[in-house]
Amino acid sequence: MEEHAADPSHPRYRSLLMRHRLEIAAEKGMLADSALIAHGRGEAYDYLLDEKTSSSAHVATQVALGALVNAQHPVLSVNGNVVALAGDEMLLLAAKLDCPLEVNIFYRTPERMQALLSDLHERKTRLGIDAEILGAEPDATIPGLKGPRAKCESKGILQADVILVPLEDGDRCEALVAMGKTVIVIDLNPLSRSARRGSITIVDELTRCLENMLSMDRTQLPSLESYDHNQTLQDALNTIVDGMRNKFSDGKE
Ligand code: PTJ
Repeated sequence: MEEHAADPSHPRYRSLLMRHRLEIAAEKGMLADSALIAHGRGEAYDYLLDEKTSSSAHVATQVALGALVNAQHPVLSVNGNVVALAGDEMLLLAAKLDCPLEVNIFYRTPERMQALLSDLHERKTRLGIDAEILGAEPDATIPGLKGPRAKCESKGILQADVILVPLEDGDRCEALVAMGKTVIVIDLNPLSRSARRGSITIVDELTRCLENMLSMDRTQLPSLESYDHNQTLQDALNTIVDGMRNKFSDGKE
């Protein structure tokens, strides 16, 4: 079992567990070659955020959940890293929202698509939940994007009005926004193009954010109108800067 990969009492248990999940996914051929580099960049930002969900990220998560709950056609988009790290949580969220989950990857190959779709179907059976998994039969393209990464399903990403795209690449994020969709980004880097271009950005670690989302009270969610995008990104930068300053002034390690 993956949970045996490290001792739970180890101070870096969660980080080790996430790395182990990626190692397993890499062995199964699910990941892009650059997946571990992307993860390392995320880890560096998470370290600076003290590996905690900030109050601003918590509010952004609530706003995002509200947008998904109130959407006509919500869709959850997943790539290799997302399935590896949080395949179960994404499926549970899709079941809870009664919306499809679509595999949509940047470095698209038939082998990777197959590996990701089979992994998700295995997870779905194990969890015993009802969630529609799309991506196997792309019949549409995202306008403005070239190459295989533009492929999507008309009943999924193409028709979505609100779309959750964790760890999204900047081009695709911009293309989805240009289609008029409400694009929810989860990204630990508040300066990334996706974080800046998304409609709602949650600067938090993917698995922490999804655990929060899954446990939130859906009747008490703030409205999209109350969300201030630039302030949310600024809050994340302030959290990083203040955290570093306090660490030095407290003499903490
Ligand atoms: O599976 P594919 O082919 O779609 O490829 C997926 C990756 C992630 C490899 C691809 O989209 C990529 O290269 O992404 P980038 O451009 O490196 O961006 C990844 C972003 O996600 C960076 O800004 C990281 O800081 C952030 N990130 C990495 N891990 C996490 C994260 N954000 C939240 N939670 C994480 N666990």
